[in-house]
Amino acid sequence: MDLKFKDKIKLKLIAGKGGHGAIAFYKGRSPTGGMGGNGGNIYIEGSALTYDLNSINIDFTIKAENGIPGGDKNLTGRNGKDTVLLVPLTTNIYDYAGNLIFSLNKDGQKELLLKGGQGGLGNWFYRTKGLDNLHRSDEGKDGESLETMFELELYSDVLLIGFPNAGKSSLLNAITNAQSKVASYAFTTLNPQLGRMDGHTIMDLPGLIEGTFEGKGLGTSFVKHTRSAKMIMHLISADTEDVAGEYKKIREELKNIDEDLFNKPEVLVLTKTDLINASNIQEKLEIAKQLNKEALAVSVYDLDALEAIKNYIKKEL
Ligand SMILES: Nc1nc2c(ncn2[C@@H]2O[C@H](COP(=O)(O)OP(=O)(O)OP(=O)(O)O)[C@@H](O)[C@H]2O)c(=O)[nH]1
Ligand SMILES: [Mg+2]
Repeated sequence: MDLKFKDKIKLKLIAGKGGHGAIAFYKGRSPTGGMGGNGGNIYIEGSALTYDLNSINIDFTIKAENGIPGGDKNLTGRNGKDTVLLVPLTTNIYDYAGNLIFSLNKDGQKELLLKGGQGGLGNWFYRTKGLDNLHRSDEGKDGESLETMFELELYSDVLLIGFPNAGKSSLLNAITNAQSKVASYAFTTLNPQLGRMDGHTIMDLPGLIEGTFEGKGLGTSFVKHTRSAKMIMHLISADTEDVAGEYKKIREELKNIDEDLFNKPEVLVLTKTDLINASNIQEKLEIAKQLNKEALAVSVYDLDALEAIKNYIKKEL
């Protein structure tokens, strides 16, 4: 899923055109051509089961079905089928001028984006309008069309942040239903990953390094996905020599990346405590508490500590 993660697409959307009105006659004389059906509409619907914009499987243009032409015996053509585009939460839809048209942030929220064109009138409609009009029928109207930009902004309550290899994905997997990729090399996580824990959403982010704010490492394109988060868990591996130094580097980086991100409430979490001995853990935790008074320590192998992390999150949210 990583490589295909799509959080921004440009789309030209065209609602269906109305069907032609028919020209038909009963016994060659009286007009009986029916109306065309209306063109299909285009709806956008928010879906909690959709993770990225890949669900919209398209090229650049999406068209709803045209209305079916009218028939004889004054039959109205069938309406074109509506097109419903399912999008993840939250998807913001803009026109090319950058105006926000809709923001879909609820599961099942369905908005009519473009209306299909009306079907044309058949010659039955004009039967009383004189001889000149006996062969008259109208074309269906064009459907509305729009060039749009869909932009996904993922929702989360808690962000896991830290240097590569700090153990962010491992912690996400340990406390939520997620299966984020874990490996001993840097930048294993390429895109934001989500997990659910007791109704809360935790987001695991790509590792930060010095200079992320200027595009180093994986850059800052993830930032828009952090806006909804209420708190940050800042992870540092307990086997780090200079906990204070690393903590300050990441804080500095966050400040450079985004002021709002920097200002979110934060808790420092020492990870991988199983790698060091008990007295060393205490020592490092003391240092951590001076940097961040609520600091915690955890290992993915320590079930009590994992429970404490979960409880902390539930208490804070
Ligand atoms: N011993 C031990 N190893 C851990 C623990 N948590 C993570 N690791 C190991 O640390 C390495 C990095 O873990 P990840 O969870 O991939 O780290 P990350 O912060 O998500 O890394 P990036 O995605 O590259 O930023 C892996 O080899 C993990 O197995 C832990 O609690 N104890
Ligand atoms: Mg990771």
